[in-house]
Amino acid sequence: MIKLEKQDHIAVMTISRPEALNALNSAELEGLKEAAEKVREDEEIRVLIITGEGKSFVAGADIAEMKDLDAEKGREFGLKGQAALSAVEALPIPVIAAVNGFALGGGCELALCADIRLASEKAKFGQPETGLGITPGFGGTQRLPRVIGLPKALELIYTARIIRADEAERIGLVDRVLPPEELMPEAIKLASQIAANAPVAVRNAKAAARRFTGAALYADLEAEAELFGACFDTADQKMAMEAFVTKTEKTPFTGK
Ligand code: CO8
Repeated sequence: MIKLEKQDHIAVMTISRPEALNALNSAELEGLKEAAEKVREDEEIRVLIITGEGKSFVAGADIAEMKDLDAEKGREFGLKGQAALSAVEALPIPVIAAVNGFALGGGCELALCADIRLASEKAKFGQPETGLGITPGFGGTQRLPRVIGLPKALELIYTARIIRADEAERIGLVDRVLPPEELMPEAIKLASQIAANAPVAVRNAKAAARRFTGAALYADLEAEAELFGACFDTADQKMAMEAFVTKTEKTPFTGK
């Protein structure tokens, strides 16, 4: 479920599926897109904060839902996730991610769609997909290099390494790390500071600055979905996702 609350000019969107560490399945992705559309239509909202319920921000796309997909269905699922995340990124108002816990795979990719990322000391980041036999599929191959630079992004993607909040801050993936109890108050303080400024000027500043993201991004995302989908025709993807779902050890990857 995606919760949306509004106070004064600030909206808080909470990804709430704590029993699965807020992993994004199709229903959550649809909810996310709808919630982003609601925010877009509500002219009273000047800043959006996104966070997760419980100990996780978002632990990725739903592996159980993905495990039996083939290349075409994988590509479609990738495009669906990209559409939901792009709806967040394309909001005309500033978006702050308040990363309270795991931001892995699709969760890290969602955080990358925000303009500013604050993180709890308990947050963990990573793109674990290559360990699951797939590529990042919700924009990670495109947005991560645009935020932290190509070499560091590729290191994280190639190794599937999970990093702590302090390292995420050091490499520029997050703007600030805070004690867990200070995360939301600080996000609201920051949002209030932004909301007190001239709304048209703030929105126009975002529109101008976001041109830097580049129109090419959307063509690049389509290429990502294609390459992501192709991984679903491999035995390695089936083996690794089956192992996650059945909580068993992976066998070595074969390249098949
Ligand atoms: N998908 C589905 N279920 C999940 C996910 C997930 N990504 N993450 C956690 N869960 C579930 C677990 O299966 C478990 O369920 P249950 O209680 O029914 O067994 C519950 O959440 C709690 O998880 P754990 O018991 O594993 O909790 P721990 O605290 O022991 O571990 C971790 C936390 C380290 C976060 C661990 O859950 C984990 O490794 N999760 C997977 C992280 C991951 O690999 N994420 C990337 C997924 S791939 C992805 O996001 C690709 C994005 C592009 C997709 C494009 C669309 C096709």
